[in-house]
Amino acid sequence: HYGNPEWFIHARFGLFIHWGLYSNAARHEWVMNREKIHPDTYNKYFKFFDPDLFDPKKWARVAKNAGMKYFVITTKHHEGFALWDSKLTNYKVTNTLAKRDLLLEMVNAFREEGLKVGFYHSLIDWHHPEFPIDGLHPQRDDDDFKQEASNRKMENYVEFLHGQVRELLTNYGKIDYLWFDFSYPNADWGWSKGKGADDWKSEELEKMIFELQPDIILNDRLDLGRGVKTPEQYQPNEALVEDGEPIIWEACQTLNGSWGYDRDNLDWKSPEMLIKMLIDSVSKGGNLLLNVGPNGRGEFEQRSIGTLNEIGEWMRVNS
Ligand code: FUL
Repeated sequence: HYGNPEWFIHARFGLFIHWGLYSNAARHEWVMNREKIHPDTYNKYFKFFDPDLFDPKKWARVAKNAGMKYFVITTKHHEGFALWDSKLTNYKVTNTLAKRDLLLEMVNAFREEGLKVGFYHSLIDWHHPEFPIDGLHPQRDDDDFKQEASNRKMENYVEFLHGQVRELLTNYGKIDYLWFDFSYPNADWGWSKGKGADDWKSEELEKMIFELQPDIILNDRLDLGRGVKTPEQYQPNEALVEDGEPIIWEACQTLNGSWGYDRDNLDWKSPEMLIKMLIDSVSKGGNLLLNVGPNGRGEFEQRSIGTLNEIGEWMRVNS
């Protein structure tokens, strides 16, 4: 259930980018959930999404200089906002002050630098009018909201989910990696209690994906028990194996504990620590997918650039 993972095994080092409306809030990509923000209030981040400093060519150069071989960008995070010109929603980048398909610009810029293209896509959607109010939804404690939303149907949402994935895999050329997020197989809250694959119609979705992009690789979060393993914010103790065979995996790490831009969080990992994480991953047969959260104006802050540049210095000599 991989397409062609050859490049991925050798790539070893990639850039994760979490960028969305939450970048305007500047305090974690789960801000809507953590602060139980009502959609009407959250809408200000949509209305004022105006990334005047967005320069994807610069992002791509920084990644390339750091020795990264692929990037994974959040096409849609849990907040539901589409970074591309989706025909299936109005909640999209072309309807913001940016007025352009920024995903397209990123894909072009990173491809030009020779990096492989990965799309992160959230299975969860806190904006969609058919997504049920589960125990993780920002409006989970809002009785009026829940009352109004009581007729929501996961099937209707899932049709939209599959439709958006189809757009992403049809309109942007060859996509190398699709990174779904997330299923909690054993969660005791939520929509499915371990039946994520049924809810997302994962088998069907996977089939469509390979029809559209035969070479693509998928991560492990469709709840199907296959795909690239993605340990998040920890380094595995040893090489990952299944039935005695090494499996394909990547450790996903942040620069400061948050994936989305978190302005006042000063808990930055040192370049030395990150280089050790890269070495650690590679020595155990895995990759490192290192995250940057650009700010709402569309730039990698100096703190991130400085770290990536230092890693690049090391990579030039040691990669
Ligand atoms: C998690 C998400 O909920 C986080 O916000 C982030 O995207 C991380 C990579 O995956 O499960």
